[in-house]
Amino acid sequence: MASWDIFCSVVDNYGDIGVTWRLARQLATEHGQAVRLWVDDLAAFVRICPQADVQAQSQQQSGVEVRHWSQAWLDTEAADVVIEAFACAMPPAYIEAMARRPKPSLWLNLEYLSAESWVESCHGLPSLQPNGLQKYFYFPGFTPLTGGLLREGDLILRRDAFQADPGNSARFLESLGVQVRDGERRISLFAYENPGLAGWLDALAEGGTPTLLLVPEGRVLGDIQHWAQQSLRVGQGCERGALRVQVLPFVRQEDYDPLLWSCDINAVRGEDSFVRAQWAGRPFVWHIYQQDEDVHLEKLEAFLALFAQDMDDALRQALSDFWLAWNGRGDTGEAWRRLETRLPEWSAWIGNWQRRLTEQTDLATGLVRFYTNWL
Ligand code: TRH
Repeated sequence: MASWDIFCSVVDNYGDIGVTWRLARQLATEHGQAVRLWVDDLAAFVRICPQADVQAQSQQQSGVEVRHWSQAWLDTEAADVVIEAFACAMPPAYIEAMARRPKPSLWLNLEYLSAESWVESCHGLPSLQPNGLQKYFYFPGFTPLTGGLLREGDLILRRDAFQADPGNSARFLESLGVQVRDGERRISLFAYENPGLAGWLDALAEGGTPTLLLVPEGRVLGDIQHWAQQSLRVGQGCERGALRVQVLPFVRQEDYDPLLWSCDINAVRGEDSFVRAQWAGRPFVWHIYQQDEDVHLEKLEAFLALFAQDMDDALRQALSDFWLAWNGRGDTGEAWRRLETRLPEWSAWIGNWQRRLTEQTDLATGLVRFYTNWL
C-alpha cells in the first residue's frame, strides 16, 4: 500500500473538490491506498459531503483522511505519490519534504479534462524540476492514449440494477420530495447562469410531452425564477403548459448519480457532472465552464467532434446547434425543437458512446499503474 497526498485548491464552484474527493475515495476504497486529501475550502467540501465537519483540521471520511490546507503550513512528512490537482501550487515546504525523502515522492499534476487532440501527446510527459524530483503531467480524457475518466469499478452494475426497476427512481425522487407522475419525461438541470434557458423552458412548456424539470439548488435558479416570475425555494415548483419545474436540495455527491439515472435527459456542467452524465448513459447537454477569450468554445467543439464522429449528419447538426445555443451561440428553443425529434437516435448514440468509454482504463486504476511502473 502506498501513501498518497492529493492537494486541492477550490477556485470556485464544486468541480475541483468534486473531482479530487471522488478520486481520493476510489484510491482508498477500491485500491486500498492510504490517502490524504488536502483542501483549502472545507465549506465547498461540506456541500458535496454534508456529513463532514467544516471546522475540523483533520477528519476521516469514507476511508480518506481529509485535511484542512490552511495558509500556515505545518511541516508534514511527504507521501509516496503526490497529486497536485489542476496546478494548484503546493506549499514550498512540502515540496522540499518530497525531495528530502530517501526515495523522493512521485509528483503528478492532474490536469483539467479536455477532449482536445493535443492532450494525447502531453499525457504522461515529464516536467523537469530543479530539485531532482520527478514530476509528470497527467491528463484525463476520452481516448486510450489519455489518463481516462473517473469510474468506480461497480458503477455500471449499480446503475443497471437501479434502472432495471422503475420503482427505484420513484422512491429515490420521493425521498427528495418529488411527487412523480406516470408518463412524465424527467430532465435534471445543473447549469451556470444561462441566458438561453428561457427559450428552452418556453419550448418545453409549449411542447407536446409532459415534462418534469428537476433543478438542484444553485446558480441557474435565478434564471428559473425570472422565467417563472416567482421566487422558488427548495421543495417548491411551478407549472406552465406541459412543463412542471421543481427545485431540489443540493444532494451529497453519492446521491447525484441516482438523480441522473432517474432522468431521461440530463443537463450538466463543468467537469465531474459532465462525466457522470456520460456514465448515466442518457442524453445530456453540457454547459461548459466559461473561460477568457472563448477558449471554452474550442473545448466544446473538440468534445463534439470526438463524440459525434461518424454520427448521422442530421443528428450531428441538431445536437451541435443545441449544445452551442445552450452555451450562448444560437436560439435554444428553435434548436431544441429540432433535436427533440431525434431523441431515440440521440439516446442510442449515447448508449454506444458510454459502452466504448467503459472499455478504457479508469483514471484511478491508471494512476495506481503509473506509480507501480515508475517504481
Ligand atoms: O461545479 P462545477 O461547475 O465545477 C467547475 C468545473 O470543474 C470547471 O472545470 C472548473 O474549472 C471549475 O469548477 C472551477 O461543475 P462539476 O465539475 O460538475 O462539479 C460539480 C460537483 O458537484 C460534482 O462532483 C457533482 C457535485 N454535485 C453534488 O454533489 N450534488 C448536487 O446536487 C449537484 C447538482 C452536484
